[in-house]
Amino acid sequence: MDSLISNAYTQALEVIGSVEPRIADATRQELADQRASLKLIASENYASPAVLLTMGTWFSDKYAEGTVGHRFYAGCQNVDTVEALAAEHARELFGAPYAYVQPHSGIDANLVAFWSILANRVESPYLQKMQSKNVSELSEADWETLRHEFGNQRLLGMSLDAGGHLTHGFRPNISGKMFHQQQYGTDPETGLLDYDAVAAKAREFKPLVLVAGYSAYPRRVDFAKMREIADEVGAVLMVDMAHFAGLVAGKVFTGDEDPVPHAHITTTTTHKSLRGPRGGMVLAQEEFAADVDRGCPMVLGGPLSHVMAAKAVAFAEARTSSFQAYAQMVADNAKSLAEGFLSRDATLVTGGTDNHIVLLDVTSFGLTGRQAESALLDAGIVTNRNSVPADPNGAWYTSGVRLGTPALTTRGFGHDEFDKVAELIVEVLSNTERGTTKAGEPSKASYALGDGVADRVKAQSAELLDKHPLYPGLVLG
Ligand code: DSN
Repeated sequence: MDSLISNAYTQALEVIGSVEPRIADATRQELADQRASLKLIASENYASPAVLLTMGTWFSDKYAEGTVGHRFYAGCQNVDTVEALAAEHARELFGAPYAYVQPHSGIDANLVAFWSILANRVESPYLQKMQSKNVSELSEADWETLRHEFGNQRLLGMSLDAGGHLTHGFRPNISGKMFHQQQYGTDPETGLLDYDAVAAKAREFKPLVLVAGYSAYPRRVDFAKMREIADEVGAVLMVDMAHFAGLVAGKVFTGDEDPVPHAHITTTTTHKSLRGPRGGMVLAQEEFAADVDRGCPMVLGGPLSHVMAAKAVAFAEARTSSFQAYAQMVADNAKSLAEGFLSRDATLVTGGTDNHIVLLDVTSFGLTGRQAESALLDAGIVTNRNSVPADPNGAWYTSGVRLGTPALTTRGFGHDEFDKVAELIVEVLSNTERGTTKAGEPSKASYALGDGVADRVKAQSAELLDKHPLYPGLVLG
């Protein structure tokens, strides 16, 4: 198999290089760079060669707006096979009544979910007419009323600096403009979700949509409790599980921690801990299925059939016991990483983790998130800066660095390697000095890394990376 994969990529790069050699070169260089760095971005992973190869085919050339068996274009019989199989695998993997595998990204999946909730729950006689194809009966005044009804709904989601996502009602995002929004945060003392506070806010605000899920919260969520809150106030519970879908698929999050049976609608990406192709998906209870199905062309462009095919392959991989072992290791490794920091006196938001994320508060090193992110990159450690709750440095400079274990766990890193990663990160940050502005104030961006630190850390990282090579059998000729 290794030689087949090596030949496939070697030959593909030759073909690409014969047309635009710089793209072939950049593709080779990207592999070399990914192989040579510690990838700790919590939302990234390394998809399998089978998933990657599935994306490079002529399915890319086919338009297929609509749904399986109901397309706006002729000749979609093979796309139908692909989409039906991807959806079937997704339903089985997540125990979902309905799966829509067309969204191109997580934001697209969330837009489809918003659309379906509005279409399903806004009580308007005009809406009924619109859905029943009597669109021509609507006057301009009717449309104005409909716009008003659609545009005056309420959404309650987790704030960005507490760990929520832009699309959970963050004001600058369209979700914070199309809805009247309010945000819930975390307990200022513990950094943990306070369900009583969420419930109190929901009772007062009475949202149509309660959004749960996160991009930077290092803890599990009790989705049964979130559903109770939603039911009490008559809200739809929408869970965005983009970050932890792999832990759900791998049966690490079960019972009340599994969002799918509790949420009316669950959205996800497919490329983070789930380790599939870059894309999105919506899982829904039956009552929302028909409206979710209208995602394309209501809010989505034509489906990416080559990516849907790769989703089917990734879901087939995620059904295996080896994927379940991987998912458990992702969570175990996050604990090892957190313990590695705590034993070296670093500060973590919430004091630890029980998912795949560790959120390091870098103010104790006298740095902003931006300075820490840049210094770490100089030493070959790829992370992203991230807000911490009530962040004094705002969303651009931030006070934190978000770290995740999915990618390096795919490479085979375990407890000892993640302890070493914590040691290397602490070494870099302890040896980074905050710069000053021209006016002599502390800078939020400039920094100076101590002499020799980057080389020393890179050499130690190389030992870990060499022990756990990325795509070990893949040799480009
Ligand atoms: N970009 C994704 C993440 O890093 O969490 C969310 O959009």
